[in-house]
Amino acid sequence: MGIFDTVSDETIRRGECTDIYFERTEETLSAEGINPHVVMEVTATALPDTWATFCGLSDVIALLEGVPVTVDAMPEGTVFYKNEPVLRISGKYRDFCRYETAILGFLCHASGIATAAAHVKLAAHHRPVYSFGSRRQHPSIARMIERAAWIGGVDGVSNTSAPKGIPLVGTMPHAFVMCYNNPEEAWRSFDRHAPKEVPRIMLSDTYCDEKSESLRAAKCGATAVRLDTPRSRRGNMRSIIEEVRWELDAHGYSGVKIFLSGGVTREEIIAYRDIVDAFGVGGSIANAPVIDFAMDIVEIEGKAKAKRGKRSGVKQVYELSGGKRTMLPVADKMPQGAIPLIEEFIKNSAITKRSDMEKARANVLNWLKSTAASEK
Ligand code: PCP
Repeated sequence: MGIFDTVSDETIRRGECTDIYFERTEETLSAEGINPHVVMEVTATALPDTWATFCGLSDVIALLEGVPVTVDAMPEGTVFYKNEPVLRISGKYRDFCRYETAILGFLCHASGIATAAAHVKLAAHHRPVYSFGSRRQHPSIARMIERAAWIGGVDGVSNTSAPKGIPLVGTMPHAFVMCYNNPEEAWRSFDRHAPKEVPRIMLSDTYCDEKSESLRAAKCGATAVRLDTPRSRRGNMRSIIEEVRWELDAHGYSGVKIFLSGGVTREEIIAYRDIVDAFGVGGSIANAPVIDFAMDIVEIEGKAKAKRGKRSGVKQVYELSGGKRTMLPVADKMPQGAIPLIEEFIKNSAITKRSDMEKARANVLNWLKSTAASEK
């Protein structure tokens, strides 16, 4: 046990972060000498929106390497719909049943965040969106949050524990501005000390209204002003932003951009995307509802079998021309020109393919591009 209320990697890998009913299942089946070969599929029968983004597979692969199972899945970053299997595990039930808790936890949480990030990014049109929400969740999962947000399409993240390669973006907290006698001193000090490549985005709402502080920040060399006014004090945010834009333009600072953060929702992004240049989004991504995945047996000892409410038999999901999809029994003939979306990642306990974070993100961005084009 560590000093925080977290579970170690080793404990999760040993299958000791599980629900007690799996331990009882294992003990009872073992005492009876029962251990059928099963195929289990992970599906969501409902989604927060019409489509979702699959994420969290890399952790499932890390968990199941060395466990005597075969794992097939959609690659991370694949867009999926309700009832489509995103992952399939084949093996002797007792060999992996205790891992269900962690497998679903990895997938439900990361897919929820990647899905929210993708929807937020779509809503922002071409405006950059940055993930600022690691502070909204337990710090032990900050890396997962930033990875999932990046796969979901955000343009940068703020937490320093994010996987290498993801651009780190951050401006300054109100506390920093308050450490000086006035905002000008703070902004000038930031300008003197921040690395050259860091954009001069000055927080412009610490003491005064957004219009006057933004103008003062522009005079101090801001390349952008950040408005982070809490919802409780906002008033009509659209008018405030329009006013800031007007005054900046009127005083010769039309190149100074407007960056909005602080409780920003998808609806607000849609409402302000024509007048805001970039968004910092915390809770609307990091606190995303989880994807309600379930893991169910669909085949036992080679025979299709499922509980009520679930579809029996092993399936494949195909992408057809024109972006259409179809789900068929895996033994059925592949439709002409179709692309199978479920691929092998582990065969008999050995990894055959690893998850690629950048490919996953590229896949989401391609999807967003085609979706945005079809919405026009
Ligand atoms: C933080 C920061 C970001 C916020 C969080 C993003 O706000 O300014 O804009 O998270 P959200 O979308 O969930 O609000 P504060 O903690 O209010 O920042 P500060 O300490 O600078 O006042």
